[in-house]
Amino acid sequence: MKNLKIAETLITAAFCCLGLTVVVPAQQPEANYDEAKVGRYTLPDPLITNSGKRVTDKRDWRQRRSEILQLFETHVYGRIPKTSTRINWEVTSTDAGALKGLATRREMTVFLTGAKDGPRMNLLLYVPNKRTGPVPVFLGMNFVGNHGISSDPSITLPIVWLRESRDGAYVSRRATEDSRGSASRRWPLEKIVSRGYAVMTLYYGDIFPDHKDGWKNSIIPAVSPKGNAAPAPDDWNAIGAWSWGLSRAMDYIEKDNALNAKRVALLGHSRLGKTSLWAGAVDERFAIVIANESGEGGAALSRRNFGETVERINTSFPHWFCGNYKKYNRDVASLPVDQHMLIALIAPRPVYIASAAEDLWADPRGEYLSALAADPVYRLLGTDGLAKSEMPGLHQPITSTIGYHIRAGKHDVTDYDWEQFMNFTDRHFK
Ligand code: GTR
Repeated sequence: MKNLKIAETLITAAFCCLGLTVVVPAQQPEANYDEAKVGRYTLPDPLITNSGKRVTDKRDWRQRRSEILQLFETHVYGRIPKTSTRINWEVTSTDAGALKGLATRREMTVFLTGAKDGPRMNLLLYVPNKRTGPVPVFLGMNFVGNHGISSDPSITLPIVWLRESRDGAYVSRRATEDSRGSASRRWPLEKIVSRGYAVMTLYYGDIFPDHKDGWKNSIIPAVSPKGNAAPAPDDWNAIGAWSWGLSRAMDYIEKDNALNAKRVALLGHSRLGKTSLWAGAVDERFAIVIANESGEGGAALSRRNFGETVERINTSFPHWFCGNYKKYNRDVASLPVDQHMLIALIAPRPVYIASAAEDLWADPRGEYLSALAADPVYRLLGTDGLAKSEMPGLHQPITSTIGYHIRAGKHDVTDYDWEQFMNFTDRHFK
């Protein structure tokens, strides 16, 4: 009992025989931060098919890839319905002299099902003014609303999801002036645009409000063929919905002549890093995928008992993954996949995994080892995989087709991270 503590969260245990629902406190082991206590684990081999055959040939990979994709849909992220969406949009503002004249800034409302009375999302786009042809794009969601990435007062204050108190209900309301630029430190727009990239962002709450009942106000009821019906255990949830939203942003990029749709680097931090990996796995139009400190359910190996665990994440954030994922809370070893196979789904496209030394909750070593375990797939497909088979020290980025760095500091997106992302995309887009 020593290493058990009462988790703050409560688990509902249904005692069917009594017809009662009783709420009992869940006991969860404390997070492990000791390498010596990680224990042994065996990773599923991405190159062995469900029926036990070894994939030795590039051509057989496509088949194996679709098996792995289905395993992730069924057990981890849920199935994203195949919708025949045809987006429509309206430009709501343009500034040809944004970022001290470096860029043209545009805001758009995208009607996600084509209908003006259907679900919508807002895009904020910066296109470098100095350009000779269609430019590559960094696409990433943001946590606070598009006005959060810059203090530019002419960006529309959007409708965002907020709660009055820590335990209060989430309500949608107009963002306040004082939240302008609150995330601008994480979006060095001038630097990115100066290096020839467009930047596009959207607020993740437009797609799925990030809380356990967010489903009801998400795009899911409007987009899913099941409408308002309760989701099945293998149906999409927040991460699936956010990924779907990113694909709709990609639909827009394909229609904009100023942007190079073949050179889109999708990036995300933390839960949005998990999302960028899943979106990049599902939608092969994304040419490069970057996952910053994506941790559990992102790049980090689930079987490695270090930092956050499957049980923790499913308890704190029951709405991120599909219902079936909860079955593995106490039995991670029986999961038919681990997260290196998610990275492998992106192959042979370049993928970059970034960690921070103080972000132990995300298990930096587990993120690196996962990238390393995806290497055989990348090599089979004729790339240089992950060039280093030892975890690098701080600030020694690896820029092979699987890229990786660990920097000093905390869970965050820093200028150092962006510098490495741009070096990586420069290298692989050229
Ligand atoms: C944490 C969560 C992590 C990570 C992070 C974030 O609370 O446990 O898995 O996703 O949130 O997204 O900021």
